[in-house]
Amino acid sequence: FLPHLVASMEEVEQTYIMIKPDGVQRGLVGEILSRFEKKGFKLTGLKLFQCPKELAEEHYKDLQSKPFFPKLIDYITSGPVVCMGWEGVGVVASARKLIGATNPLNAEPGTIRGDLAVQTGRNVVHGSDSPDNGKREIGLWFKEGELCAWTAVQEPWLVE
Ligand code: IDP
Ligand code: MG
Repeated sequence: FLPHLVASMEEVEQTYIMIKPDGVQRGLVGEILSRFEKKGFKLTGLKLFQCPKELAEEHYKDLQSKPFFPKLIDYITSGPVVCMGWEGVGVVASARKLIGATNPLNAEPGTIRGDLAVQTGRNVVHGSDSPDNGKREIGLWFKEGELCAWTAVQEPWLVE
């Protein structure tokens, strides 16, 4: 899986972005996806998916001991999610900024959660918190052959 970017390969990151079941149910898929697309990142994977309980538990395994863990697993498996891989220089931290704070009431206006959500337990979108977790989560949610390496024609207009 080779990223085709002008920037050097080491700088190019992958992040896993997921529109949670509330985002799908509320008809926010296009709105959320378009924010990453318009920013200039490159889509490498995209699917609508009903997540099994075991995968949700593996994805959120660091939160296992939290009191809200069972409710979080119920939430994530309550309906289909949209799984996305996005690629670019600095994409991990930038996507977290576009998403906004975990509690939507603390998220800045202009961010996805700041504009579109009110509660932590229904915060519409997930984004990886580090480049290592980006790789880990893309590997968890996508099978080989579901990701595309491709050259975007707009690239010279985004990266000098
Ligand atoms: P993040 O999604 O902003 O990275 P994390 O702390 O990694 O936030 O938590 C993962 C997800 O778990 C949150 O997005 C939210 O859906 C849920 N969550 C976190 N804290 C709480 C809580 O206090 N109550 C209910 N759900 C929570
Ligand atoms: Mg997190």
